[in-house]
Amino acid sequence: MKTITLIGAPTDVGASVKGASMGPDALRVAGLAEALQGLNLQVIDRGNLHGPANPWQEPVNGLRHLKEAIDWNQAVYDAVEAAFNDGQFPMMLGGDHCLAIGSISAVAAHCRRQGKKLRVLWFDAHADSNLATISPTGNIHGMPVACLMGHGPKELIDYAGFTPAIQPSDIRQIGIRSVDEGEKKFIHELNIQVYDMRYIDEYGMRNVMSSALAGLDANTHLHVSFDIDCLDPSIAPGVGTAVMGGPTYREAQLCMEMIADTGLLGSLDVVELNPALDVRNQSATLAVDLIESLFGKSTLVRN
Ligand code: Z70
Ligand code: MN
Ligand code: MN
Ligand code: MN
Repeated sequence: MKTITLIGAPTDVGASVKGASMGPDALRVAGLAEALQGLNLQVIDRGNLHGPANPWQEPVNGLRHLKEAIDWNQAVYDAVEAAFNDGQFPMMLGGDHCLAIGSISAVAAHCRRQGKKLRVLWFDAHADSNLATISPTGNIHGMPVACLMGHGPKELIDYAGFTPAIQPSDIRQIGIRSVDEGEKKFIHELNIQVYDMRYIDEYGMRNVMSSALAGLDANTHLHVSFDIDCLDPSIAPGVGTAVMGGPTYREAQLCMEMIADTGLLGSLDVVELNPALDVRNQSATLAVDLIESLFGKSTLVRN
């Protein structure tokens, strides 16, 4: 495995609740780098990116903190692109989920350069598919999926020199259980593959993951965008907008293990961890535990 570059992006400009800006340090305190090193992986912690403060203002034309979100995403884009150029594995530590616009735009540009196919696995309680015109809040962390598909202001969606960054057929959403009325229509119209909680309950996580990972080949770059609020709040309380009824510890572990088994993971976002709402850093500790499985930690020797 390549050297893993940790990229801290400490901001909550896209969120409705403050505190996700402390996510990167909470993951460090929970021992993220040491856990990866324990799996014999090389880790470089590039520290935290810099960007504008959260001005805590009302939305303008349906978008809150647009200028700040653009600046943060540009910084993330540049850092993720630099990691790829150095032949490293970028792990973006948010920060709120609006940062996936910059992160995944850089992943998409990397895939273009390398002639690779892209598969994005989006773990989340929320669909994150709002538009300025339909969002009930104007919070940009509720919009990154739409932005990545080319729906949003040009400065917010075009970092790589092309849009859309990804196609609806490139993404699979897993764990969804909170969708706004406008998003529901948008997801349906774009035909995005969403494995919502009902689907997970009916088919089981093993079948969900087999389906979400179907069609990959050796030329596929797999990106995981992991919103911590995907997890059930009983195990991960440290998030700004907790929604009941998420995947259990065991289901989440199986997701990570099945992804690790593909050997195709090429980049990762860890977002929406809010240490201000956590209990003794348990959500960060859980995230580190799951990331170990994602990078191949297993209970027994397999195969
Ligand atoms: C709601 C909105 C949201 C978190 C995304 C919620 C969005 N759909 N919340 N991620 N944590 O405001 O658009
Ligand atoms: Mn999200
Ligand atoms: Mn979410
Ligand atoms: Mn790659």
